[in-house]
Amino acid sequence: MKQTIRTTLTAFMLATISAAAMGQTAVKATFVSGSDAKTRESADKVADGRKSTKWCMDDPRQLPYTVVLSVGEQPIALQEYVFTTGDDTNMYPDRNPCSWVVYGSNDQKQWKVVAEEHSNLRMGPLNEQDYYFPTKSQTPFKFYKFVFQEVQEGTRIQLSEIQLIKAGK
Ligand SMILES: [Ca+2]
Repeated sequence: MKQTIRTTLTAFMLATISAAAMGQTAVKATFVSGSDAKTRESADKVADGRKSTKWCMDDPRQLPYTVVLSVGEQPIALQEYVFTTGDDTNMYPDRNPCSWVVYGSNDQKQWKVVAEEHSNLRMGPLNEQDYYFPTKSQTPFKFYKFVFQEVQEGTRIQLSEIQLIKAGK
């Protein structure tokens, strides 16, 4: 238990430092499309602004799982993105994604790679926890697509939120 508290505190401090970093703004992103299993825990739950709702699915036929978000008419360069874990990740850390690619587009036809992670096990067994992933991208896009190739174990994925963060105001 002590270890859990320490891990939680460290993760919280890291998240706070990152969120408070100078000159960043969370962008209002809206859900466009995504993989789901037609349940209450559908893909649009990653962009409803609530950590209490989550996207959760297990359908290997649909792998890799995708989520497309829009930032509106004004394209933005994605400085960071944030994955928030589900409400029972302490019991099911295997559902955390570990390999994914982030693409940007202005027309949803041509997609450019913005960031990618492979076998990244940074997301831990913590509920409704934010994990920040910086990118090196400087190109503005209107749409961002997340393609999840692999979760930590098995084929069930869950995330309660995906947030997009841009440089500047
Ligand atoms: Ca949510």
